[in-house]
Amino acid sequence: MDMDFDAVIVGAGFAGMYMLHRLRQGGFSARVLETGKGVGGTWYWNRYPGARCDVESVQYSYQFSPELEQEWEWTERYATQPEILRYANHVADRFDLRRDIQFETRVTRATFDEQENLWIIETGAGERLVSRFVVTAMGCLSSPNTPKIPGLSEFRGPTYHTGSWPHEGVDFSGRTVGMIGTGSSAIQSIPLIARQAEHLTVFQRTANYTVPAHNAPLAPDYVRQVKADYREMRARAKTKPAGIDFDINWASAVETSEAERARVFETRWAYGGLGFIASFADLLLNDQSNKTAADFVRAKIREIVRDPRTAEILSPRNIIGCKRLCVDTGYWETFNRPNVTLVDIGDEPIERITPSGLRAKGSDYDFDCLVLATGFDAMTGALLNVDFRGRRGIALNEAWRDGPKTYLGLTVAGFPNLFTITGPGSPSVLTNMLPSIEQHVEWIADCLEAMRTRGQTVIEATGPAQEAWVHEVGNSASITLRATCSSWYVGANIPGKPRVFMPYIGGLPAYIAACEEVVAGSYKGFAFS
Ligand code: N01
Repeated sequence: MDMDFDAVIVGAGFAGMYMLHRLRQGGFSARVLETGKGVGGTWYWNRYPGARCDVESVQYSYQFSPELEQEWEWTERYATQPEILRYANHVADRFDLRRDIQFETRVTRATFDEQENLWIIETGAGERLVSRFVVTAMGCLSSPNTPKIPGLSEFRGPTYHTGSWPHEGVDFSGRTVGMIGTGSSAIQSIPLIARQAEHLTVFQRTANYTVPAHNAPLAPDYVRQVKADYREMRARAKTKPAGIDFDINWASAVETSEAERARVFETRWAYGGLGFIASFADLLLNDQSNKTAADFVRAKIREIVRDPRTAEILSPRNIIGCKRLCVDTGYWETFNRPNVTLVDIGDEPIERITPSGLRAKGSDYDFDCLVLATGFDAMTGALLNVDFRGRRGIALNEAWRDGPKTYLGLTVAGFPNLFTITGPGSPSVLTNMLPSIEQHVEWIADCLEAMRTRGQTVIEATGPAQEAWVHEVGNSASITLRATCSSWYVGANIPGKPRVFMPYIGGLPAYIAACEEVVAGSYKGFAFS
């Protein structure tokens, strides 16, 4: 069998683009296969109104190229989806990546040939490529979840999913809109859709916590200062659990006086953003500490939302930070608008979608357009949409029947020469994705270079090493409150999905140390041939 490429990379988001760049630098041949018509991954598909990153733009960016860091100008504290997509396109052009990216190509199946030690990759168009390695760069939140609500196909108007929004945009002027979901995507888009639509009805199953973004244009002085300090800032970020350079207050919330606690929460609220969850070090470890932060946010909701009943429905009851914290611009305020209605469906599921709207709790709601802000089959969805076949033809679906199992979130026992960038079992979604992606890409590229030097062509995680890592991932999850609620982190949003806390919660520094230890131990836990 002739080999077409050293590596096939699946996906041309930030992970796939950098993987291609690094492999080329290492002298490997590679081809990226991408379903979309352009680069950008998440930022290519998620074009709903208000889509932005919840990590500050100067940190949610590549650091592998100091020149790129210096030349690119972010304009806002939190970059919009169009700006991040422009950045992705700039990177593709600057590093001449497009010539090795094949767009509009969906990988459907990949089979490891044990005789030849090669992967055979099949695409939706019937194409077949052969490579030594496969690297998945498909994103953690890239397989949209469309809930199986009866009658969905009978709705007469247009239905939009926030995770695959029309590229030409949607004009809701003069239209009535029904929105299902109140996660990050809904929280970002609700204020903008409400401003445009004639009426917006939001169907909320679980109330969510959000903190204000206080987004603003970036001051030129601040940008100059960041650019002068970039290396140090990136180094500081690598010492933080989330890989984001923000201050963690190491005090305990319950051991802090009420007055001081209120001062800390107010200061963080006024600053805005995800750093709110680092107000105290034990917010995700101690439920009494957590309650102090949750009470603070609930009081804010009561202050902002004028109708007490609406404020009550909007007030989350679960652990703050258990589901991913959201960052918003004017979310609670939007429920003061006369053209916005909130419907609590927490205690009874939607009965059905009707041709003119939906039926819930015995009432009919009519609207012209339906927006599904219903999230993703997170972390495993995109991987399992491809029929990966490892040794003895075993399907990844089968290997992961009881939940995903990986070694370092990077490799899977029984699937030689397959690497999974930000796979389940890596810190990924609990961190700033860009540095996590870069760390994975560099680890993989270094590994392939080491194999070439040693004349090896096959790498495979051993079963015991994988079991030990799975155990470590589960153990670290068991000490935090994050694993205690029905979130997409545990697969609870997808009926029938095994309940496993999928990301590694030990923090980026511990994870990097684990990866480095493996390398220092001559790739401990891997078998080579
Ligand atoms: O999805 P979600 P998302 N009937 O799963 C509801 C990242 N992200 O797209 O909570 C009724 O959070 C569901 O209800 P419940 C970020 O990591 C980042 O908003 O399951 N409701 C929930 O309210 C985020 O966490 C940014 O009870 C149903 C909502 O739909 C992740 O993506 C921006 C339902 C889904 O919320 C996912 O966010 C946006 C049903 N059958 C997203 N099924 C940034 O800023 C689901 N729901 C970087």
